[in-house]
Amino acid sequence: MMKGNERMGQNIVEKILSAHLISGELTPGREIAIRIDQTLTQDATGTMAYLQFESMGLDRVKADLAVSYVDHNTIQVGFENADDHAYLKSVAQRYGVVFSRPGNGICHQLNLERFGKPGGTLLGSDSHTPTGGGIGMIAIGAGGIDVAVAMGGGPFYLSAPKVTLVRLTGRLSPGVSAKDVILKILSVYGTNGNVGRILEYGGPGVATLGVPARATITNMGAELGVTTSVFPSDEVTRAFLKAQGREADWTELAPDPDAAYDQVLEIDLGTLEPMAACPHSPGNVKTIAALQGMRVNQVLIGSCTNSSYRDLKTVALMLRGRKISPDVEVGVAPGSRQVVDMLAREGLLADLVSAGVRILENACGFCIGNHMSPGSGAVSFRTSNRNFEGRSGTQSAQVYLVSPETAVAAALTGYATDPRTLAFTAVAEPAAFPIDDSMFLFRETAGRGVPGTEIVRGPNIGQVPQGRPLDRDLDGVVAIKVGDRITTDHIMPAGARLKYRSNVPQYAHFVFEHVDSGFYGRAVADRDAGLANVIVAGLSYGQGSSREHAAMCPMYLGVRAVIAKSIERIHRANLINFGIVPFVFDNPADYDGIGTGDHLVIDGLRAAVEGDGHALVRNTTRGTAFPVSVALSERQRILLLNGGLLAAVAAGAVS
Ligand code: MIC
Ligand code: SF4
Repeated sequence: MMKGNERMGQNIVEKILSAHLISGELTPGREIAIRIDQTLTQDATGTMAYLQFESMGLDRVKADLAVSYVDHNTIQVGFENADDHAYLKSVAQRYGVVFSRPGNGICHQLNLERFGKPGGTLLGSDSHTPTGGGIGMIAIGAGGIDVAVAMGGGPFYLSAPKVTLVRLTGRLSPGVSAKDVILKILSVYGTNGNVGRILEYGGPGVATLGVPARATITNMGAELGVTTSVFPSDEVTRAFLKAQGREADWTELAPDPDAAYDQVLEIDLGTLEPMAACPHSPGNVKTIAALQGMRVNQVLIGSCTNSSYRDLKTVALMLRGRKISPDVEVGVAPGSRQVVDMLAREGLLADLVSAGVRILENACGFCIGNHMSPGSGAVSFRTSNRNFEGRSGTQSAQVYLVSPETAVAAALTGYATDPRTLAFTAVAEPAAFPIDDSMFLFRETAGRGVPGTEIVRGPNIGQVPQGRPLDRDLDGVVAIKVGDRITTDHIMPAGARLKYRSNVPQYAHFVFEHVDSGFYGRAVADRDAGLANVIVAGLSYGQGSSREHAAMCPMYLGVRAVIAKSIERIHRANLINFGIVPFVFDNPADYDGIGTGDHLVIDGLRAAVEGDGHALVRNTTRGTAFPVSVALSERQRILLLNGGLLAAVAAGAVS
């Protein structure tokens, strides 16, 4: 990394970050602030992001480009989703945001196709925003409020990362694809312990991968827990942008020859084989060979990981003239309207339909458990990126994450099958994609907005809960004790509950719903008795989604602190943004000596946050005490003391 005045060659990460640096220095672990060129929101996190943006009192967006996508809640059971869409559309027009209508496609696929620019920065209120790394952006997922600040032209704060070079050599064999590359990396690094790191891809193997394949790989960097992942911008990138009618957006991006890295991982693409992430973690990776012969009940192809033209054409050609197994239900959800259009014009949709595939909407759909939940105990092979327990909508389902090729092999045979046993036609990236941006509204007023636009607020549009200044002492109760790798899907379920995203009091009923159905009642009772609620957790608390509701709703229920063995990046930032202190155990073994319902006291909680972050927790139920700490930047300290970001802005403590 770049240190002091020492002149060293820069890697790609350093090049982009230093070109966007507003404050701080690129020393790993130090807080830096960067300028954000583009922002994206999606509907499930977007309503709160725009409500927060509105509360900041700005008259228009100031980022180069802000896009509001509607892709998550498109099922529209009841009035709630449609209310959200109407609010999002009107608020976009008012403040100068481009609005991507429902039906246009999944935010990450669309941003890659139509807006991503090599060398730029993108901040999105969705954890898979790093998909943009496939086109050479530093693209980062964050909570909605951080995106609202960036939309308003404010900086984004993060820890300067360590950079790992993933050096690719060789070429993938037929039947092995980009998903297998990232599954391989997940098998090496796992889903925890990678916070504060960015993966930079390099080596001669890069040139063998198209932009959508690169985007599949950077997309699932989110599952590693890294800050983001980035590919160089080369002739392949230029060809993709040219095919999208955007060659002018291309710039070359390569590391300097003497660039340094904190760590190097070598991967020979030629040695990779088809793999699957097994229940219930993207890090639980096995080869398909090891699963060969296992019965498969459902196959779903799509999501922001694997829904490009190349992926779905490959699927259609594999299915051409064949029928899916009578024992498997198969669905395909394309990533964008452009992809659907191309499949339709080339007759590939007909191949899918005649094989027996159910054609699903080009949206997040099944990936977020919105529909297509598997039967009880069913085995589902999916090309998406998360297989957390219950996320599919069926608690007992066994979800495996696989490549499109492996998914088709299972669809045809009804069993886990190595796709290399099937015939393949290599699919090239097209020389020209059909361009039709008519489902992107308000491009002509982007960045300016239309003052006077009436903002539509149906009954589903609630308010952002307000934080309150940090208490002098903590007088609290362990409202729940959970284990390792608790995801934001555990904390704040999506699926059928997703429609309450704009209504925090209503959504709060479902916090930890599937982990402990008594949580809500206990938390409300403690809160109403004037006690603070505390969440005690194991390793890697808050993995997964960027949903700030996993902090906002607990805050609403009176949660004031989390004490965990470790906390993941986005969720930790969200906790601070909502005034919840993210403590970690100094001695992880102290976790064992705490139980749900224990009474915990920290004398001088405020003083600890003002000071060095060290505190002693007294467990008065058990008569024990244990040390905890929270490492904070000056800015984070101010946020916590004031009760979160909005409260700090309102108090004039931060701008
Ligand atoms: C997800 O894949 O979990 C989501 C739904 O896209 C989330 C965002 C959300 O919860 O709205 C994410 O990845 O950040
Ligand atoms: Fe949508 Fe799934 Fe991608 Fe999240 S992971 S953005 S739910 S497709």
